[in-house]
Formats: sequence, structure tokens, C-alpha cells
Amino acid sequence: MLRLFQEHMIRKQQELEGMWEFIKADGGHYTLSVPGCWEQHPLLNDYRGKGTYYRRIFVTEPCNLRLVFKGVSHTADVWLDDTYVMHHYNAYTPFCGVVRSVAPGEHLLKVEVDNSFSEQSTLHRPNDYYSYGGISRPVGLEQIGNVYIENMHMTPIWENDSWSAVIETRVVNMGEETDRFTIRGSLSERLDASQNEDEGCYLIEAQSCVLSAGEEKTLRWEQAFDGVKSWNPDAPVLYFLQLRLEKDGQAFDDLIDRVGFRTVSLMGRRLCVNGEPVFLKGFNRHEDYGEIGCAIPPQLMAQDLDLMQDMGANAVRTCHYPNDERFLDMCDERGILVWEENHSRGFREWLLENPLFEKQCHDCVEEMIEYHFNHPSIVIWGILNEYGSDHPEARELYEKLYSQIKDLDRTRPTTSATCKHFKDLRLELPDMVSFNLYSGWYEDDNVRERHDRVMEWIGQAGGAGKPVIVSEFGGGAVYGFRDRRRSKWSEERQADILLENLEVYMNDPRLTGVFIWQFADCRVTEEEWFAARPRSYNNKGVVDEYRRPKGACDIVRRLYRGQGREQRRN
Ligand code: ADA
Repeated sequence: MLRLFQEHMIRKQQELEGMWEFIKADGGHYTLSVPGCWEQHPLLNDYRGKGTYYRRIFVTEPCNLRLVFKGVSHTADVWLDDTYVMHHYNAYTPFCGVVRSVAPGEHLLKVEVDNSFSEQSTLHRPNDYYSYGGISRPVGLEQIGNVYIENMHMTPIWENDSWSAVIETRVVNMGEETDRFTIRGSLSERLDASQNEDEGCYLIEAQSCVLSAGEEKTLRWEQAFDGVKSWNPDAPVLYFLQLRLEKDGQAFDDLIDRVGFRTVSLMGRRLCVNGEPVFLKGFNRHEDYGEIGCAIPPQLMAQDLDLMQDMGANAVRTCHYPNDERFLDMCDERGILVWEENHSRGFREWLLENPLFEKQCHDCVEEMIEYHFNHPSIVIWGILNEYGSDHPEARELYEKLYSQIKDLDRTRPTTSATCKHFKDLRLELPDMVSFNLYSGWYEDDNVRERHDRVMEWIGQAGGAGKPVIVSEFGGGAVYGFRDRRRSKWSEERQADILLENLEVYMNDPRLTGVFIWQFADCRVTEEEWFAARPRSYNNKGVVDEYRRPKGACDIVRRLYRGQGREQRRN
């Protein structure tokens, strides 16, 4: 399953899910599942290096093939037969490439994958989560002609008590001739709605365009959608936006995405959806599941959301990278609010000197916004978790990435989680201030006192008047370790820490949200200080890596659901 809905009714699309051949760099042969992480195989469960995946595909008619990779961890080089198609770095963003004039018959798709740590990889490195290996997200195969729709972005606008939207779409002509085309389409709640305006289907105003040979063009127009329903966390109404490309009245290509009509704005210290303040009761969630790794199948993604919602959460932070689109699709459907962030965790001096870091961050932001723009659930773009915000030399990168985001999307607020309390030098740059605070765990201070001191400092350090989020807090517990003395790593100690922290933050009107660190335990690398983590896991999950609940779940459920006290809504 590439998405939770059909992306094309005209363009032929196929998912290449299944068992692929895999040859490890040393020559070992395996059969591995795609999507999947190679660590699932007993002989590869700590393999870091290269390997090549092979899959035979069959083409029935002459065509151009568009290959869509939703995520390969972490570096991919792709060939179709002897034709080199593309290179891509970063496990957590999609990429696509086109092979032209493919003849009918059998072809061999070959993907060389590398998950090594090296100076070439500034984002995937030893860390407090695990960089797995493999084709970890779905692969799609599409048949296209010489002219096709490459993307579309919809920006909803609420003005004079009604909805309109700006629609932008990029159309590509790979052919040798100049030609004239028309874009038409529809917006409807049900995909099978006849294109009839009486049945709740809005017709997209026809756009004509002339494309010369080899030209790519972005068309942009605004149109009214009177009477369309809003997307709200409590009533997350979604619409299918389908664009069709026509020539001489004949539609020959299309693209469907799901969109929602909502605005995101900041009002003083509040984050508002459709003008209504929301208080974010969130979890930080890594894409990691015991033995499965980062290639989490949809039924387990849904279970994660079920568990979080059962505890009363209404928000999730995709720490520390863009997430699988199917997870975002589920958030859209459930009205869960998402803070999505670029791939980056932690600071090392050498990152300041390695020019690849800036490039790899920049590419990640670009791909994240390009592919995830239409998700109504995403309400915050984040960057550079716990990067060197106290280093004067690091400031330029923050500035560049924030301005890159604003160039690509002016509609969502920005933030960055910092742990440099009392030292951070760039709180005035983001729209919202977010800080990670481990009172009761790394810091032995009184929770309320430290929180108050941090809040006071935020006001003096450039964050005055901005919405503030406690983006991480929590403590570690090894699942099943119960202890009357409530000692470190016991479920009791973790529950105490979460209770103490949540009681302070949930009752502080200065805050606009909290994100517990973290939803589930995740595997960490054994290099550097992460090796000291019990079980080589970050054990701060309120559920373990198999989603078995620790005692803290009851505390979170009580506080997030507001049982026994008034439920905090904004
Ligand atoms: C940091 C970091 C997380 C995790 C956490 C912890 O705040 O952002 O990725 O490492 O600390 O568990 O210590």
C-alpha cells in the first residue's frame, strides 16, 4: 500500500511490494521483504554496510517508467537494466526518477543500498535511535507518457466566511514537440462521485498551458470552494483533489491527493486551527518497532495511533525526521495534529565544518515540504532538534532553513526543539519556542522551579510573547521492572516523573502544548555514549518496543484525558 487511497484513476500504477533478491557486499545471498529492514534477517540484524536489491518487472507496452521510492535507508543508487536512474540520500524522504522509452518485456530493477556511517552521511550517524538498512518504505512503478503531472499543492484560504484555495501543479513535457494541454479536475468527498456539481463535486476551473519540448511548468490559480466543509481535529473532513491532463478533449494522465480545508495561525501564545486555540497533548514517536525496525506496516501504525488516542493524545511529533506518508494519511483521517521535522538530531562540532550537513538538511526540508505539503494534519514544521543553538557559528544554518521553509510554505509556523536552556542564542528566529526539559531525570531539580526559570529566561532571550511548547520530557523504565523502592529504570520511577512534569505543564496557561518523550522504546546505536543505554534501547517509551504498556500509560491517560480534573482543551 503506497498511500491510504488511490492516487491515479488514469495513470497505471503498481506497487512493487514483495520478496526481493538481496546480495550483501560480501556476496551473501538473501531474500528480503520490501518494504522492510534487513535487520529483520537473523544474519543481518546488526549489519552496517552495502547490499543490492533485485526485482524483475514486466512491462506490457512501450512506455516511460516512473519509479517512486517512498524511502530507502539510507542511501540508494538505482538502475533499470543497464541504465543508471538516480542517487538519493536520506531514509526518510521520497524520491522519483523516470526511465524513458522502456520496451515491452522483462526488466531488472536494481537498487544498491548503503546504511554505513561515514563523513558522507551527516544525518545518519551513531545516535539515540537506529539507522536501519534496506528499502524501508513502499516502491511504486508508474507508466507515463511524455507529458505528465508531477505534483500538486493546495493551500486553503479562509476569507469573508468562505473557503477558496490556491492550487499549484507542475507539469512536465519530456517529449520533442511543443504542444497545448488543458488541466481539468474535481474536488469531492468521495472518489467515485460523478463529476456532478449537484452531488457535492466541485469542478476545477480548466487551465490551459503550452509546453515546449523538454519544458516543465508550474501552473497556479485560485478558485472558490463555497460551502466546502472544514477540516477540524474533531471533524477531519477530507476531499479528493483530482487533476487530469487533457489533449484534444482526451484525458491521458492524472494525479489525486487528499486535502483538507483548514487554516493554522498563531494568536499570541496560542496555536489555532481555523481560528480556534488548540492545546497540543502530544507524544514524540520514532518509527521503530521491535524486530521490524523502521519499516512499520500500516496495521501497526494504526495501532500506535489507537494507543496514543486511547491515552487522550491529540498530537504527535515525528521526531526526528519526516514520516511515512501512510502514517500522515492516518493522522489526516483522525484529526491528529502533527509537528513534522527535518532529519537532524544532536550537535557535534564536526557538523559545523562539514558542508554536506547544510546540503543534506536543505535537501531534507525541500523534500519534506514538496511531498507532505497537502497533509492538513501537519500544523508545524520543525528543524534541527537540539542542534548547536548556543554556538554563534550555527546561527546561519537556522536562518537559512527557516527562510527556506517560508519560501516553500508560508502557512505553517516553524519551531526547533532546544535543550540549551539559558544559553540558546536564536529564540527570536522561529515562530514558536520549544524546549526539551528532563526535570527529574537528567536534571534533578524541582520540576516547577526549573520550568518557571526556563519560562522567565525564554521571555528575556527573544521568545517573549511567542507560543511555547515543552517538546520533550520524561524518564526511562525497563518494561516489567517493578520496584517498591521506585529506583531508577523502574516503571514506578518513570510514572512518578511523568506525573510530576505533566501536572506542572498541563496547568500552565503560558504553554501551548506538551510532547512526552516518548511513545515507544526505540533501538539505539552502540557507538558513542548511547552504548550506555540499558538493552541498547532508549527506554523512555510509555510502551515498550512491542507496545506493551508500562505503568506510566495510566498516568498519561489520566492527565491527557483530564479524568479527575477538567480536561484541558486550549
Ligand atoms: C534529547 C533528544 C532525544 C533523546 C532524548 C533522551 O532530548 O532530542 O532524541 O535523545 O534527549 O532520551 O535523552
